[in-house]
Amino acid sequence: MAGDTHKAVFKKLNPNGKIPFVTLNDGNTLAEADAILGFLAAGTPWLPTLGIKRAKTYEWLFFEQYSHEPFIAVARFIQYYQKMPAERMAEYKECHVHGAYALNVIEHNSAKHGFFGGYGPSIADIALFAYTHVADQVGFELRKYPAGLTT
Ligand SMILES: N[C@@H](CCC(=O)N[C@@H](CS)C(=O)NCC(=O)O)C(=O)O
Repeated sequence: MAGDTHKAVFKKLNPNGKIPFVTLNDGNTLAEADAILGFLAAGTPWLPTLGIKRAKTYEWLFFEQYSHEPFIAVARFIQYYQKMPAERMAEYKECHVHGAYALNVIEHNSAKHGFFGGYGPSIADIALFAYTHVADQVGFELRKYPAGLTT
């Protein structure tokens, strides 16, 4: 919130100026939450190794990044951290339209398959849990999505 991720010292490491970001013991660096999850889960059942199981995990990770996080996380940022600045109100409303759509997609999957991908718990479940379980702090009515709440 103090703008540290845009300081030169941080941008030298991650030119995108965003967190999460990690520096590994071997000196490699890694940004993007779902890439970090993939790295940490490699070799465990949380990232299936072969074929359709891995592809389904990616399907939901990409959904999280493109259709969920940009709306639910951003609505949360505007309300929870920025305290609703007037100049972001139109964007906030837009986030609610697209965020509710994403929650409906989740609900449909949860009712049908339980875990994302349908093969058991994976990093896709972790990625989607993160901002979904706090979405009701910023105006998304989670009680409208009962299957998603119970899985
Ligand atoms: N796609 C990235 C998004 C990262 C992101 O937007 N991080 C926010 C905080 S949650 C950030 O660092 N914002 C600082 C900025 O944009 O200036 C991910 O999922 O890791």
